[in-house]
Amino acid sequence: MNHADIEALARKWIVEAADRPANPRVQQVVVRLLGDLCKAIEDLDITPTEFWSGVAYLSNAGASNELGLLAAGLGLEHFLDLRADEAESRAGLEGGTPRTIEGPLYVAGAPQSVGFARLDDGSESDRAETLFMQGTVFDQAGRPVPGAKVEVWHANLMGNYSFFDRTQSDFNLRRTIITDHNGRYQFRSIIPVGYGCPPNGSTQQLLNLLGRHGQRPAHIHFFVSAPGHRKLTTQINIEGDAYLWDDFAFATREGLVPPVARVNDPAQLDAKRLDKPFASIDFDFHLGRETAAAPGTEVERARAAA
Ligand code: MBD
Ligand code: FE
Repeated sequence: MNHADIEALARKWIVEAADRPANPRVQQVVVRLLGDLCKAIEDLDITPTEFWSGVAYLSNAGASNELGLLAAGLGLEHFLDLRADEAESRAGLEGGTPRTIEGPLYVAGAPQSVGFARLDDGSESDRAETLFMQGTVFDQAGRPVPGAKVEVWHANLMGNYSFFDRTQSDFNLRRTIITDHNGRYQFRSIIPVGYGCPPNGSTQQLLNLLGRHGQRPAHIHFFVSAPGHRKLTTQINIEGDAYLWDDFAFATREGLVPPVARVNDPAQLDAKRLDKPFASIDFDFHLGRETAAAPGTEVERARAAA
């Protein structure tokens, strides 16, 4: 079959078959994706066995809630970032802290505090390196933004996230910090370890067939938002990680790898009541001003809420 025949079939099955009011956007997208899929089946001579193996694959990936992980691993979530960047450049919005993917592991409802929070529950303190991270949220004009919301979440020493990992305490390594009157935030936590896809899961199963690993470098996630400003979804990476520029989700970007200082000055350790050296990261967030000229940055997606 040629492509024109296939497109006619997809229109027949979707558009012409409709005998009651339809959602035109859904029709448009389904006609396109269905036609593209049929063209791939034709052009690649995909066998029925291959086709049903694909159906079973997606069923299993959905049943184990791995489709979000798969979207990250295939580069699709990063592709949405590249498109959002392009839309902002077209709208004349430049500069600001780079965005990068949210990933599938955010949980709404984390405890909120002003200025400072401790993220970790102390359960890994004996083995972990303590981290202090701090900075200012700035607006487009370089003015501090008091009252901005900094949502932060990251993995533990096993590379696992609370809620999804039921062995961790509720909201471990997840907090919402409201910037103080100077636009500043600070948190105490632990240096996380990179995430690896479940080794026996659907995502890793496909990655294996593609000859790819499923590892992420150690990273910390953020949503930074304030009224009148574009919501920033981003992450910072921990420098020195073997996977820093080899992330299976393609999320590492220039500008998101801050230096990590090691503090071992006794006076500073005393001030924080710590008996071993700690890591310190200074990182400011620069938000763009809200504009109708670019698509909104508040993305709706299915998210866990604890
Ligand atoms: C993660 O921690 C993550 O950030 C992404 C994007 C995918 C899987 C696990
Ligand atoms: Fe993550």
